Amino acid sequence: MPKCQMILPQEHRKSGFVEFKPIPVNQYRRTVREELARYSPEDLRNILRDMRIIRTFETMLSEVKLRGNYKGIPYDHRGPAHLSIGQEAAAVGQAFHLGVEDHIYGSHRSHGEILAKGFSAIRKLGDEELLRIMKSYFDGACLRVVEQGFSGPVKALAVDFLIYGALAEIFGREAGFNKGMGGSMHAFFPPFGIYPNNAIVGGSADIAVGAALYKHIHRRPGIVIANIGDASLGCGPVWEAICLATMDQYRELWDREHRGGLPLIFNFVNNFYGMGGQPVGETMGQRVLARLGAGVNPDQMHAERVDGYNPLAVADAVLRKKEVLLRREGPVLLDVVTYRYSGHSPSDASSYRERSEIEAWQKVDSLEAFGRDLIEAGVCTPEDLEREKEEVEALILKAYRKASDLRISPRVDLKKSGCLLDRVMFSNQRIENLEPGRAPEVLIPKEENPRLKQLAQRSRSAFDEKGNRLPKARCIGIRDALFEAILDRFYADPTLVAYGEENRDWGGAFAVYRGLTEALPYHRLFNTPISEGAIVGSAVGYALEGGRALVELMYCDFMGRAGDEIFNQMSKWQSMSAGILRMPLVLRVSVGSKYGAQHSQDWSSIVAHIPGLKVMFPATPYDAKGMMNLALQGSDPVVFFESQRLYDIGELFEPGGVPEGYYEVQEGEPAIRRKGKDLTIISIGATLYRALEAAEELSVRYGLKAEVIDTRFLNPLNYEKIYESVHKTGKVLLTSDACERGSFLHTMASRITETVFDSLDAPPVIVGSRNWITPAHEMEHFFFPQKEWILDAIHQRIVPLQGHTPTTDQSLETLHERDREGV
Ligand SMILES: Cc1ncc(C[n+]2csc(CCOP(=O)(O)OP(=O)(O)O)c2C)c(N)n1
Ligand SMILES: [Mg+2]
Repeated sequence: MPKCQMILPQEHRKSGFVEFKPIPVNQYRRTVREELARYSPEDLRNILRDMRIIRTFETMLSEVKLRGNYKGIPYDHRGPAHLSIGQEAAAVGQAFHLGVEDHIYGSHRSHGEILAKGFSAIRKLGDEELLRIMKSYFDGACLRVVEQGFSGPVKALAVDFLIYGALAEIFGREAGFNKGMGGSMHAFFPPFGIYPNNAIVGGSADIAVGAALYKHIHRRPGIVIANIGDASLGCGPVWEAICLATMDQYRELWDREHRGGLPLIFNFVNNFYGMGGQPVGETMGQRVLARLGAGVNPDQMHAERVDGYNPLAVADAVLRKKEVLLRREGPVLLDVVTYRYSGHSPSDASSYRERSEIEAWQKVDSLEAFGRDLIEAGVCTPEDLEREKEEVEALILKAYRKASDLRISPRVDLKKSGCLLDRVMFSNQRIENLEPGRAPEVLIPKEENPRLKQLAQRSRSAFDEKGNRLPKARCIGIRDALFEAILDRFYADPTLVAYGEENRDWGGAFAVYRGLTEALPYHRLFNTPISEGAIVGSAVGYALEGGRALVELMYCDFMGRAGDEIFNQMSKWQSMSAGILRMPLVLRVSVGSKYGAQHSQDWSSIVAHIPGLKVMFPATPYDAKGMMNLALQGSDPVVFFESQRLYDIGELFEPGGVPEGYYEVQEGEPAIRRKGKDLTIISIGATLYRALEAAEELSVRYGLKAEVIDTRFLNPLNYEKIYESVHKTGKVLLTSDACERGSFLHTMASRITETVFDSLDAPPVIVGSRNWITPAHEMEHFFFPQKEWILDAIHQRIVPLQGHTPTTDQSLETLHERDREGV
């Protein structure tokens, strides 16, 4: 089913001009008096009060960081505090018209946004709902602290809860919103629509795209806002996020019900500085940030510059842009002008800017100016404001007293095994369907799938009934096994979506998805721009919102382009949320060959090193299907490795071949592929088959029975079978296609040494790829481990093989020399 969107020369060779519409810059004109037509006096007083609470909260943190105390109460806060003093109007103006169902994702400087959004949510929620949220959040841990000594209405209690919960989080306390696992830069509170804040500049941009995708695809109420800094516009993933969010296909190709733009605002909190770098005049060239919307799509992203020093100008913009989003004409880009008086962090001496510049902004300070405006409009009196100042100070002091006191607000105990972090690195749930009761949207019944019908003609095993090896084309290979698992999951979980480069029509770069295009509507299977960062980052946002995402990066070499999203986002949000959030996300990557240095690396060791990721590497069709089923049934992030060399290989080990129905491989369990008593060979991925060839030769030529173990799972990994085997054989060689230096094999070798040292006749020997670039295909056998390397390494470093003449040099002396040379 191709797209049928003809690209015709007569169309694209026409002459003409690209025209741009003017981009509004600070066009808001209303006075407070005029705004009394749409805001009540109480609304306006609330806006001012929220701004003051944020200012006082941040000033308290500044005092604590600079002087080690607040109002005489000492506290040594070692962690970060990126303050937003000066930026309050931008946060409060944004939050005013947001509902609880509108979700914000922010940055390292988001304390103000957390509080503003929280206050707005508290006003919109009923008392009963507020109590339910506070009582159920971590079983009321935060509420119990806040309730002590409190008397008053529920909404006032909720305000205390919000301020204390955020502050206790910043101070790393167990009663904090994320049990102290998020801290200042990552604190968040989903029940109020406050989603993860990100210490990676621009990190929230692509995550927010995924969140908006989830809302769009599943018609959830509300919009999504990415609050990111002006300097983040220099980040590749932010551009990628913008590209992914503005794809034509949402309006051109998706079915009628799902047609239209994403409900998303890229909200650039434009305070004119990175840390010390100055985007305008120094590090960027666009001058007016909003200009950038112009080139991205014909709507120019409805881009606007808004005066973020006036809360009502920001509120007006958000209200208007929400209408745009509800008409499904998003996304929107806002350039919200603001300024921070505080340094980037309290230790910042502001050496990059003139004092007079700060003073010029302080002269038009939003808090002062808005207060004056309210007095002039008769909304409040100077005395009201004085009284309010005192009340707010008392409010902050109350939270500070409790949050800074270790007896009232202890930290999580991480000493014991089984402690919080042991429990929340993974959520380890098994969920067939993330939205039970809803039928998955598909185009044809599963049984009618043309590829499934073709596969029904093939042998489930690599052998015929007589035990003869069948040609590859006649049996189910890894490619087909993966397809079967994935197709089946699409019919089981309505939230499952798959996307990436060439995923639709083409069938995935290596044809795993061939047959899916016929089965699935666009919103469940689509092509993306070549934006690896945003592919993974958006999948993170999609999963955080409650969906299941399956994304693909073709070659694992391209993980470099999605480094942050894999290493910092996909891996960490479950634990940084202290277990509130789940991450059902499977990232498929393949290990290539034939295509040289940048398309042939095995990077499984790199991701196995990152805490919070499950890493799987099947080498057989039975495992490919059973492990993909496992991954797509779980609630954790999985990096799923596939070897391009093995896509066609049939099932050689399971007597019944690849089952047609659903089954899972037991998580973390290696598989013994060949039994033996003299030596253990452990493989990861495609080296399994070279290990088996070596084992065969050891048996035939040298009379040694090698046991071959296919690791399958790098993390989690149950070593029991491995220990048992090495205990029995006393000798072990480990092999994989990853470069030898720093390879995961070393982690395994050291565990084996520590655990079964007494049984070992020789140290474990590692045979990895050379610490080189991968050369051209014709020379690859000098780079990837070969059967001969395994035999030679056994001969030279474990046990001499009678009559064996090595053809390669696997000696320790040579290794030492290579170490000295760094190769
Ligand atoms: C990817 C990344 N690069 C660099 C940093 C260090 N850093 C932290 S904040 C910051 C400046 C960010 O400026 P902007 O995005 O405008 O946000 P602001 O601090 O002004 O709120 C930098 C460079 C980081 N946290 N993440
Ligand atoms: Mg900035």
